Amino acid sequence: MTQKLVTSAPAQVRAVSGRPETAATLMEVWQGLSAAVVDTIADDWYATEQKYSAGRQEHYFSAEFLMGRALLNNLSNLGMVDEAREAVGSFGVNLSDVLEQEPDAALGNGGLGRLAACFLDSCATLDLPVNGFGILYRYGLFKQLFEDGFQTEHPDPWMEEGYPFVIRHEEAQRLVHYQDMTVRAIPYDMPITGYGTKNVGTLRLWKAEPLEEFDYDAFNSQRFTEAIVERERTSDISRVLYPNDTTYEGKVLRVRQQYFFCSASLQQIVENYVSHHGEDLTGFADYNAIQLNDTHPVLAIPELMRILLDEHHLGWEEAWEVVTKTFAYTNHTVLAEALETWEISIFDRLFPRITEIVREIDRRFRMEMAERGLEQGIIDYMAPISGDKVRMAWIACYASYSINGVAALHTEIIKRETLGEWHAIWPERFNNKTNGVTPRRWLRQCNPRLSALLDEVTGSDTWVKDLSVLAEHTDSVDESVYDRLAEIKHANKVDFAAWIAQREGIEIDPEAIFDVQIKRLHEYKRQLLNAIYILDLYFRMKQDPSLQVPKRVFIFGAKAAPGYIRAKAIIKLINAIADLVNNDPVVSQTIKVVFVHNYNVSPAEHIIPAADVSEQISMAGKEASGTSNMKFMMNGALTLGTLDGANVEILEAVGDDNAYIFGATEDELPALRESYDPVWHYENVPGLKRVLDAFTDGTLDDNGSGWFADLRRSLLEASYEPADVYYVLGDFASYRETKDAMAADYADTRAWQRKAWVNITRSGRFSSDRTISDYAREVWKIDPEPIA
Ligand code: NBX
Repeated sequence: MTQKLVTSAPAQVRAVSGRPETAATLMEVWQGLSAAVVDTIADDWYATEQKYSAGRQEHYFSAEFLMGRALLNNLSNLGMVDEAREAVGSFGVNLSDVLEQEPDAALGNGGLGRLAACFLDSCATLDLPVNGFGILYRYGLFKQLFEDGFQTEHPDPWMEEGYPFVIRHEEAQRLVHYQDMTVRAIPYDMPITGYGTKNVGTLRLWKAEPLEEFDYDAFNSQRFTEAIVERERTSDISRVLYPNDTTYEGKVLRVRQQYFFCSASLQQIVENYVSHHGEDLTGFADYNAIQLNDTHPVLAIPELMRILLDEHHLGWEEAWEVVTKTFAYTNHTVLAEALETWEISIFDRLFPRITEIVREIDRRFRMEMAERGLEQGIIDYMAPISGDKVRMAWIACYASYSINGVAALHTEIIKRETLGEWHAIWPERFNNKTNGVTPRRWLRQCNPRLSALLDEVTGSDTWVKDLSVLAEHTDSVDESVYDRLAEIKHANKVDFAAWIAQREGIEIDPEAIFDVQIKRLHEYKRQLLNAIYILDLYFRMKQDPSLQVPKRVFIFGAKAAPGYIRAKAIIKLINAIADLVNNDPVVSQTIKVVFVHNYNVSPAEHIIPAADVSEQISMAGKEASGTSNMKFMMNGALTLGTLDGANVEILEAVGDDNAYIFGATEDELPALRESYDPVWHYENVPGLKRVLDAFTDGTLDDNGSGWFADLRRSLLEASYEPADVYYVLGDFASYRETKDAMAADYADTRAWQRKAWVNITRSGRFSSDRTISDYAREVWKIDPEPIA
């Protein structure tokens, strides 16, 4: 063990606090220790940048990076956890108290943003020349509180107290021009350490600042407010992460944001190309690939055209050739939001030159398709501009050399339906890249007990960099491992119970089954199905007090987009059910309901290692992949799920005996839908009527909002076209039967832990290292470039 932190950490704490380290606050210790970590990697970080900038690179463009906390991640990757413990221990401070000071960098909504963060971790660990590019939002995803069971949203000024893991690079700023303003884009770089490597990657986040601090004329002529308003208008661009992943609001600002980070990043990438390879930009794509994380960065396509045409004087064909060899596009959803569209008037207002370029792309596309003999109707549908709208996904499909979905089933659906017309013309562009998650954060760091067992069973820590090695141990362990697993899970549950008691004020029993659903709140994810099960179980227990029910805690974590009322109603409903259940003196002896408020990356790190059951219950065909399903699997929770997204591949990996699958499949649903009558289920499936009536008969209180009546109507009334769009009542009987059987199986600890062990050891395919190796080899064409 080196001793570097032992001397540098106290010095840094003194520097940031201006006090002896023994008198510093925990927050100041976090600041100082973090600065000391950056100090230890500075040389390697610089060397990595120098090395990558000379060769072929991939640039990951994403409006979201849901990074979570950085300090423990970096310490653990650098092998400095013990050293850090000793360093702060030397002045009487406990490392875990320090770690708890850190705010989550919640610069993302959910799976898409967290995927980007896992990808960066894998790229660094694999020494791959990859850079992340995004926006330094001043406010991350809103903080969620519950008031009377209703979600309320509050600002998250996550870096207000200072954040040592982003470094401002004033000297590398760029100007971004809009028709009505020019702003400075200042890069803030976050180091991305890898596990057991010297390479340090970079996430570059751009912050918008006014060209001049103040409009001095306005200021001097006493028009203070005017001067400040103008300044604020600029800063608006990087002020907030849009929490709304369903409806469109503040459209102009959002388009401004998208253009902002695309333009600044491209300027830098092009300049870097010129400085290493000269003025002839025709070779640009030999050195650069850009992955578009969904449609949010698609403005990079016309912006790169603009730079090549206007600033480097390439002809249209030459420029288009470069662009179409540079971009690759990932689709993350089959829902309508995949097809992001903007009024062309927004483009006209913000950047007329980009409008011109998009119109030219549109004109050429129409010509090309007419030459191919496509019908006019299809051409109109696929064209980049239709009516007054620009279709970002169509621009992405037209200009990208690679188009991928995020799980096998999802890729099949986009080929057949969402992007079917494109697949018919360019089948070779389509490929699947099943998502993955980083085993560093999601196993090594969050579950040290299981991690130690895996070191012991496999004889080393190689699994941390190559999770597939665990598969060699699926069958070759002696039975005592199952007992160890049970002990580990139990200890994690004890820790979690203490965390919940402190955070939510609810006592839970570690002997109970911990049944967890954590993800964004969406109707298609069907938190409502889970809620209906719990309410039905409550009524079954009330009706027959002698009913044998396994002890269970139902745990939820979810944020709803602020404008998505139906989702907020489901949160309120779950909280109302929690009140009913937890306050019933008899029922609460056996079951409890906990809604963890403000679900985020670091709460997930507490929840997942303690989970027994992983709820992955979306309507088949709707969840592109899911990624928490993989995190649960790695931590030995068993999946209760539909055949949707990556669940299908998890089932393939573990086999039928080691997962609990229920419900209609994607190919059965169309036929089932034809004759589907939710009212029939309401009247004929035992228990359903009682549950749905409880929404409105006074059993549950929605505080006069009328929201529960709306939820009930959405399931039963055809005026909702169709009723129960997500087949909640249709799948209920199958869900209840499977979930009951699963809970009963838990009693056989040995058998349960054997299944858990299969899940853990077969999770290799779901490491983001596997996903990233596939992207690197098949899409990006890049090789590892270790600096040492
Ligand atoms: O991307 C999610 C999918 O729902 C998951 O199935 C998938 O596992 C994950 C990673 O591929 N999509 C997602 O998180 N989308 C957003 O958060 C989103 C944000 C803004 C927006 C649209 C979608 N305008």
